[in-house]
Amino acid sequence: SASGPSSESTPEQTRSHSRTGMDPDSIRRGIVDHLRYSIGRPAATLRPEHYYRALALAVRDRMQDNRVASTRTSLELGHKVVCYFSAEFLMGPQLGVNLLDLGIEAAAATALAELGQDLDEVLACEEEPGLGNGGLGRLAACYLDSLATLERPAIGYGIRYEYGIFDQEIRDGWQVEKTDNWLVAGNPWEIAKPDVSYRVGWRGYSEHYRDAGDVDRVRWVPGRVLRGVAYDTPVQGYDVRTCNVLTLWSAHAVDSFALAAFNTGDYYKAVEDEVNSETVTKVLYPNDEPEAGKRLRLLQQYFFVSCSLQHILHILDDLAGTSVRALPERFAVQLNDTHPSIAVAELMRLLVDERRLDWDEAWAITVATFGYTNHTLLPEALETWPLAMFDESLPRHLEIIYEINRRFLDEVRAAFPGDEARLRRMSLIGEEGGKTVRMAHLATVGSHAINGVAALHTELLEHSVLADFYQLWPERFGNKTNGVTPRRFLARANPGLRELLDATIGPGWLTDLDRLRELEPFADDPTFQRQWREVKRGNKARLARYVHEHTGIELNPDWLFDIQVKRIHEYKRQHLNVLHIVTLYHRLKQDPDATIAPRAFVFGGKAAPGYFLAKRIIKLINAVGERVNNDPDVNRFLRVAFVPNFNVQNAELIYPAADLSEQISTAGKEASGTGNMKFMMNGALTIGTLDGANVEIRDEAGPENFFLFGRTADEVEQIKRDGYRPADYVDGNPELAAVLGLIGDGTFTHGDTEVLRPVVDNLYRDDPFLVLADYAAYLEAQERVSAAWADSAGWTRMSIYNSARSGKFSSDRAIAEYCDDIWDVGPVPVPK
Ligand code: GL4
Repeated sequence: SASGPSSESTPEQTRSHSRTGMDPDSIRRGIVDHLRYSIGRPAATLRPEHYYRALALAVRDRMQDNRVASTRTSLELGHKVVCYFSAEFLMGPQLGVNLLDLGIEAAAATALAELGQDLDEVLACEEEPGLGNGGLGRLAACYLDSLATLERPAIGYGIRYEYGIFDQEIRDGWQVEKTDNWLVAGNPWEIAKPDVSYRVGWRGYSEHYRDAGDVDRVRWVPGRVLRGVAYDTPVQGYDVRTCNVLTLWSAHAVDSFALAAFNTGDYYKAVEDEVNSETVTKVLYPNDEPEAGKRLRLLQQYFFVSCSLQHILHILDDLAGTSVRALPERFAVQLNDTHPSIAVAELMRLLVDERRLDWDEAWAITVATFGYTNHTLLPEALETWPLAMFDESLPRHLEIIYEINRRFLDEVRAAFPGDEARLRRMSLIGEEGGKTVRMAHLATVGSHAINGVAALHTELLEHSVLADFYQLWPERFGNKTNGVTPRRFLARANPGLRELLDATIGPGWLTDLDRLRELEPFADDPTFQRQWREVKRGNKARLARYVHEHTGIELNPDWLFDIQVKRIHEYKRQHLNVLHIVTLYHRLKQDPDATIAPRAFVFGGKAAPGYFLAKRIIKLINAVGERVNNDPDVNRFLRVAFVPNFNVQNAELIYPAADLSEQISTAGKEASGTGNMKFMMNGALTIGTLDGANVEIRDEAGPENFFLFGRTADEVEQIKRDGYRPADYVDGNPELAAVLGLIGDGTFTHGDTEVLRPVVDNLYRDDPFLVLADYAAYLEAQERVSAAWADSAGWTRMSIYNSARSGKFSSDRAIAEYCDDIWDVGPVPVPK
C-alpha cells in the first residue's frame, strides 16, 4: 500500500509518455481530454475555471511521469530521503510555478490561445491552499521547492486542513474573518490515496505485560482510534526531472467502528463517529493566540506525526531486507518548530512497544533521525501542554517522556553535579504555574541537530532560551539562515525583471542566484538604470491597479512605494510605521507651505482572530488612511492603503512593487523574517532594525544601501532591565505627544475617542516592544530615505545593488546547507 519501489514501465506507460508531451499540441490535447473525461461539461458552458482545472490536470499528468521516475530512482538506488514534518505548508497557487518548473509556460499559453482562452485569466481562477499562518508555513513551501530543484529526494508531511487560514475582509476599517473553504471547487493537484492509511490512537491507558520471551513490555490500549488517509501533491523541481511529494493526512473514522455500530443497529452513532473524527483535520489554528487547553490542536499534531512515522516505517519494511535499525541511514526527519515534536515520543513508542527494540538502541535511532528547527524566541509561542490534559490524551507518550526525562536529567546531573536549579530549568516537565510538558525541550533532547533561522536568532537561542542545552551539547547547535525561492518570488512574481536579467547576464541565475552579482557593473549605467526603473514602474502600476480594484484607493506609480506586509503583531510594530505617517500628516497640517516627497504607504496582513490589539492596529491603519486619503491638504503627498487578505497570490504583486521595505520589528523579536528577502531580491531598499535576517541583509547589501535605525537586541534588554518608562519619551518629545494626541482625540475616527484608545494607552503605559523608544530614530531614518529618494540615479543604484547581492537569500543556499550539515543527503539526478 505504501509507495514501494515501482516496477519497470509497462508499454502503457511508455505510450502515455507521448500523451504527456511538452509541446503546445500535446498540451492542447491534454486540456481537451480532461475537459471531456475529467470535467465533463457541455462545450457551450465552459468557462475559464474549467480550463484552469483541465490545464492543471494536464500539468499534473506530466509531473506524475516525473514523480514515478523520481520514486524509482531514489528508492531503488537506496538513497536517503528528507522528511520535512510541518503543521503548515503555505504553498500558494500551483499552476504558474508548475508551468515554470516544467518549462512549458509559453506552450501552455499557446495551447490555451488555440482554445480561445487567456493564460493569465486561467491562472487567476486558482484558489490558493492557505494551509499556513505566515512565514513559518511559507518557509516550508520554499524548502520543498528547493529540495526538488536541487534533486534531493524529499517528502513533506503535514495536515490536509479542510479550512486553511481565514479570508480577511475589511469592513469599516475592521478585520472581518471569513472561512476559507478552499476545497469547494475541488483540488486538481492532489491525488487521494485511500489505500495509504494508518490508524492513530488517542486516550485510553497503558498495559504492562510479559511477552513470549519473558520480557517486560508495555502496550497502549487507546480509548479512541482514528484513521488517517494520505493525499499526495507532486512537487516539481525547476528544470530537472525530480518531482517530490507533499503528503497531507486527512482524518476519518475507523471503518470497523462504523460497521460494529451498524450491526447493533446504531447507524446514527456510526455517522456521528465519522463526523467527530473528521473534525481533527477540519481547521488550521491561527497562531498568536493563547495556546492553553487546545486539546484538538494536540490531537492534530499527534495525528499527522503518527501517520507520517508509520508511513516511513512502512516504506522501510517494503524495502526488502532493510531493518528498522537502518532508519537514520535512509531517512532524515526535520521538525519544523515544536508543532511536530511529539514525534520524538511517538517514534520511541513505535520502536520500543511495537518493534520491541530495547530502549538504548531505540533512543540512538531516534536522536540520529531527528533535527529540530526553532523559529521563535517569544515565550508565548513556545509550546507547552498542561500535564493533566496531556496525560488524558496520550497516556503512554507521557510515560515515555518521563523515562526520556529521567535518563536525560541523569546526564545533566553527571555533567553539572549539584546544580539543582539547572535541572529544574532543563526538565521536560515545567513546574511553574501548574505542571506542563515543554515541547521545545522534548524536541531539543530528541534531536542530533538544533538550529535557529538567522545568525542573530541562533546566537540568542544559544544564550537565552536554550542556553542550558547549548552548554551541554554545543556541537549539536548551528545556524541555518532562512531563504526564499527565486522561482516564485522573482521569476514568476516579476516577469519584467526576469526578462531584464536574462537579457543582461544571460540565463542560469534562477538556479544560481549568486550570479546576480554580475549586475553590479551595470549599477551606474544610465541605459540599464532606465530599464531598471521602467520595470519597477510597471510593477507599481500593476499593484496600483490591484489596490484600486480592491479598495477604491488611487496610488500614483511615480511616488515612493513604502510597504509593510506581514502578520499584524505588536512586535512587528506596524504602529510605529503609523506614527511616522501621522507625524507627516501633522507637519503638513501645521505648515500649509510644507512639501515632502510624495509617498504611498501600503500595508497588508492578517491579525489572529483573538488578538485584540492587533485588530485595533488594523483599525488604526485604516482610520488614518481614510482621513489622509480624503484630505486635500495632505493627499497630494500621502496616501495609505491596506490591501485586504494578504496571501501568497497578492504577495506576488506586492513585493516587486516596493521601493522601500519596512522591517521594523523590535530587535531580538523577529527570528528571521523572509518577506525582507523577497523585497530585497526585487530591488527594494530596506528600512530596518538589527533584527533577524535584517542583519545579514545589511551585511550583504552593504551598510550604505540599507537604512538602519533603532536599539540593538542588547540595548532593548538593557532598557527593560533598567525599568522602561515609555511616558518619559512622550514628555521629552512634543511632536510625539502631539501625534499620540491626534490618534487619541478622534481626529481619525470621526470624533470617537474610544476606538483607538487601547492602542495609545498601551504605548503610553506599557509599550512592551519599545515603539516610543525607537520613534525618534525611526523618523530620522525616514528622513534619510526621503533624501536618498530625491536622487533618482543614486536610489536606482542602491536598488540594483540590493538585488545583485541577494543571492545568499535563495532557499537553494539554505537547503544545500541543511543537506550538507544536518541531513547528509546529496543530489540524486533522475535521468531524463
Ligand atoms: C516564524 C518567525 O516569526 C519568522 O521570523 C521566521 O522568518 C519564520 C520562518 O523561520 O518563522 N516563527 C513563527 S512561530 N512564525 C514565523 O513566521
